[in-house]
Amino acid sequence: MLIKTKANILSSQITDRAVFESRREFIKAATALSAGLMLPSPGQAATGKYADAPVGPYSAKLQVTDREDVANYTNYYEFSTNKTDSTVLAKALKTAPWTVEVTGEVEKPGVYNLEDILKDNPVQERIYRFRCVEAWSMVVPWIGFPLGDMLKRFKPTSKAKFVEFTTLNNPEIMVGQRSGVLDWPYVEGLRIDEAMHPLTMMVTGMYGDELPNQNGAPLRLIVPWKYGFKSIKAIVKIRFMETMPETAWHKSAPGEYGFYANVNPEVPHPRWSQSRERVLGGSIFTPKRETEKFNGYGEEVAALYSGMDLKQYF
Ligand SMILES: Nc1nc2c(c(=O)[nH]1)N[C@H]1C(S)=C(S)[C@@H](COP(=O)(O)O)O[C@H]1N2
Ligand SMILES: [Mo]
Repeated sequence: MLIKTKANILSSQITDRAVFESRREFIKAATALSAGLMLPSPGQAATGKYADAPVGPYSAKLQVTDREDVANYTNYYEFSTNKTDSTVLAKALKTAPWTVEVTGEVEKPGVYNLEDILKDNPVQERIYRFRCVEAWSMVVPWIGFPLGDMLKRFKPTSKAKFVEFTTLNNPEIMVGQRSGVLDWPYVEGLRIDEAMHPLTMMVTGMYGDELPNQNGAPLRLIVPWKYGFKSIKAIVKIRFMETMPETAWHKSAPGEYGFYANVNPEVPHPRWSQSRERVLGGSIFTPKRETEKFNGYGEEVAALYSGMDLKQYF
């Protein structure tokens, strides 16, 4: 964990949607001023590439985690299993130009330039809860667009029942891939209805700016009702499939990481409870948070799993 200054702790405690918004406005104003005065810009979110992204649907008024915590406590095993090392190691990744290969059960397969994908999919900001399977959580203002909007343009066939996502494989740059912690490349997947659900996002930024490399630039998935490992980073391939894809974590430990991975306080991980979570940015005195079923998104997504035993399909 990061050692925090008092000011830092304060801002992470009080920042909610309204404060975050007014801070963006304030920083914008301050930036305009300092530009005129030739002072250094405050260099915060509101000066970023996506400072003016509109607020999208499903964005919730939640206490936002401090950006520095989100950017410096990452899980990115392609670089390191250490949560702070990827901040530096991932700088070596070149994120432009970037292409995404679209294959499988789809009418318009091909290799698409990310630039073109972004032209077709205007971004918005959504503040979402994020819950890692390791029992910590955060609240992040992501910048992106609904995954479903993007997928529909490729015209999936009626056989497309699942979607598989693959991360870049490049052990020269992704130095963590030189060790066998997972069977590379990292692969994740969703059922097609999960992928098309309006909550599911393709993300290109956070906190009004571009996604830092360590958070999965230039393109990552965010599925807010599932454990964080489903939210795959640095996507280079999307495959529409008739059968359920094998995923990297499931392959490595099938009894511990299921395909569905819906956040569920009632289903413990075999080695720890999932009933509570440590909120990132707090101190050792901060009480743990009660984990919510579907990470608090049950009203939106529970129907996707009606009739399924979530202890079996974990
Ligand atoms: N390619 C890839 N994607 C990944 C991971 C990874 O190691 N490699 N870690 C996953 C896990 S376990 C989590 S909790 C989230 C973390 O996202 P963050 O580092 O941006 O917080 O990314 C997920 N996506
Ligand atoms: Mo995670």
